[in-house]
Amino acid sequence: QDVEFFSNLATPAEQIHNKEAKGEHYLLEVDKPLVLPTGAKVRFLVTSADVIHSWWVPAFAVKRDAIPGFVNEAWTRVDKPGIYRGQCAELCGKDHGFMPIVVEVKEKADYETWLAERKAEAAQLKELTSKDWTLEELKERGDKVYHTACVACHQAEGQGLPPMFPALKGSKIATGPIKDHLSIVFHGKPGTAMAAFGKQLSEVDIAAVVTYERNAWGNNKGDMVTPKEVLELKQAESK
Ligand code: HEC
Ligand SMILES: [Cu+2]
Repeated sequence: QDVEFFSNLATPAEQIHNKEAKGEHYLLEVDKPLVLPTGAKVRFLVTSADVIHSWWVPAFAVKRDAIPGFVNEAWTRVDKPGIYRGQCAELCGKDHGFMPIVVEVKEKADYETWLAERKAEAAQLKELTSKDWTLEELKERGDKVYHTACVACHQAEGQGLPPMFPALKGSKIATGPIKDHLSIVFHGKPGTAMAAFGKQLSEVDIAAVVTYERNAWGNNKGDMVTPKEVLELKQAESK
């Protein structure tokens, strides 16, 4: 259907660290569930970008290993609308217990509505990518992205949690050449907790968060990265 999105664990860190009571779907909830229509035969193609995981949703009778460099297949047909939960079923690393799967199965008409909304959203995002942004606008959006995607490791004041997570306040990379700063956010740092956000965040959000980091907590660089530049990087890399 030409729709793409990234699904993240949605359980708040406060519950994981026992600072809040655990919710009903503790570690089995995500921000963006996979959405399927009822009554249709659905084919899954499963692979991995790092280590071996396994895509397991018991109610669908599907459990397929996700293996780097391989594409595995599975299929299902769900007749009852509802929310179905699963999780990674292959011991994959220290975060194995933190990768749930949520599938929302909708009646055909509701599914079509959802699909139309996603397409409208993608068109809107495309417009935002090509629009001319000001530094202030990027900073404002970047503030939100930072507090969603980066704050857990780099902390609210950009002070990090050394030596595990480096400070971004005054960091050589976050105050150095834009190219290197953008590159680590886009590609991540293999072998560390710093993920490649190039595939997880939109061009707009990457531009915004990099601009924010260069201009927050006294990193007053006064420069910015535009969504267009991030798009160019993405296009150059996919060639
Ligand atoms: C799960 C923890 C984690 C999250 C979340 C995270 N990072 Fe990082 N980040 C790291 C680690 C670890 C490093 C150090 C990598 C290394 O060893 O060079 C790092 C390094 C960096 C650096 C280079 C800093 C320096 O001076 O070395 C930048 C810039 C950065 N991250 C930006 C971001 C942005 C932007 C986000 C959110 C979109 C983010 N990070 C989310 C863990 C994280
Ligand atoms: Cu896994």
